[in-house]
Amino acid sequence: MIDWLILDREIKIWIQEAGERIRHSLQNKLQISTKSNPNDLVTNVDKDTEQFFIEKIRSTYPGHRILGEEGGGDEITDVRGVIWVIDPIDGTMNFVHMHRNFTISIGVFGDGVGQLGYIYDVIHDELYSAVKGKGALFNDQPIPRLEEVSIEKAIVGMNPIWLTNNRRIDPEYLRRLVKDIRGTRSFGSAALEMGYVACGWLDAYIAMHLSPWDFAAGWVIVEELGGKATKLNGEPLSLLEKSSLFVAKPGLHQVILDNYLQNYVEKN
Ligand code: 2AM
Ligand code: CA
Ligand code: CA
Ligand code: CA
Repeated sequence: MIDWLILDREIKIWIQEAGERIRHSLQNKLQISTKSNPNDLVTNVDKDTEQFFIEKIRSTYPGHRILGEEGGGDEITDVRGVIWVIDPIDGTMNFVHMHRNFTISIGVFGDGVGQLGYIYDVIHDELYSAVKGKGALFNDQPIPRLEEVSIEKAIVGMNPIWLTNNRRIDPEYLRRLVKDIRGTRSFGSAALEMGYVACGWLDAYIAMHLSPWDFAAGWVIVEELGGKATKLNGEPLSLLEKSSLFVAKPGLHQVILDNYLQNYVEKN
């Protein structure tokens, strides 16, 4: 039996140390490269931070496996045992351009079940965390369970690019939604936006193509608070595949699925 509360204490110490290193790194010139396209950025700090966590985990929990964005972890093709899902910097474009509004995102899963979630807003020193069954915290304060909200009062996080013609979704789905809600916001870090949903500051968040490390932590935290995190067609998320993401307060999640997304078909 794993005592998740012991891991929780340890991870929080590691996250503080990693955050301190990242803040310090902003005093030096970043080494920036691109990955899948010219807007898909990575820096030396993304890679160093992932390596920092991998070394901590390997030496403390040698039996655990690691799924990390920058590829320093393991090849994961099944969800058995303990898996750490790590995005060392979520919102790298914000990190590079704004020097703020990026997070460290870590989810820990046991046999496919989300047990621990951490989203650390490095510059604001704000940690969203959860231990399954024990509630969620914003820094040291318990986060209240999520309450229902009507569509007319909802603020939804999304990237406006999905309202233009694209190959993932007919923009008409989201245009209808955007007309009916109170407002939209776009913060450029999927994990941070899931933290905002957890705290009730956003009512929902929609993204069209994310990887497990983008949503793993937020998935655990939001579900611990009674919210829902699924694909945009309502199907369950998976640690083994990229997908769309639809996170929302209870109630609102079903209302949006039923009234705006009925015929949406997920594309790979
Ligand atoms: P990242 O910064 O870790 O890459 C930006 O809108 C959000 O989408 C961020 O959370 C970003 O995570 C994520 N994202 C996922 N895939 C991406 C890609 N190929 N290019 C840029 N951002 C991506
Ligand atoms: Ca990235
Ligand atoms: Ca990410
Ligand atoms: Ca990243």
